[in-house]
Amino acid sequence: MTNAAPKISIIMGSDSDLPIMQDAADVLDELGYAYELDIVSAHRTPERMMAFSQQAHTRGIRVIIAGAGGAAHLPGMVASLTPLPVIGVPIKSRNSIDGWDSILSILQMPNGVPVATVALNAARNAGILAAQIIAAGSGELRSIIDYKKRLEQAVIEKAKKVKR
Ligand code: RP5
Repeated sequence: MTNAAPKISIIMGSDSDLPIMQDAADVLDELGYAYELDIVSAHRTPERMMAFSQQAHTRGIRVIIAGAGGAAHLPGMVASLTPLPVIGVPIKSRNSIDGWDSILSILQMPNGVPVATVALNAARNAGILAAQIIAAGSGELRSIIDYKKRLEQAVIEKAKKVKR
């Protein structure tokens, strides 16, 4: 993690979400973006969730990544309370039926309160998207461009091995 003040906040409903949400932290480390990481539960710590949501932008946070599973209300409720963009990560958790419950709870937001929802358990993509939002705002796109080059190169290397 870099020493710069974090502009990205990663939150999740439970410590049981951390094995998935760690992917967001890992890709931000790779890309060189600072982040903070915390547990904020919509259902078990509603007042903490309200305080977090109302204050995040005053602390210099510019994008929030919120992961939750089952009755996954955290991303949507945070989005209802903050002016910042919220990226939602649906997690297949112990109280999920099959993961669709988490997806739909985060995806099907009412008009006026968007949550940018990534695929099930796709915290890595949430981290990349958060970095892209920060990069687009600052115009400093080099680390994203380099990342895409590395992605491309990795496929070319695999193709060399597989092609016959
Ligand atoms: C959700 O309930 C959390 O985001 C987590 O995915 C799920 C289960 O939480 P625990 O019972 O493991 O704390 O609110």
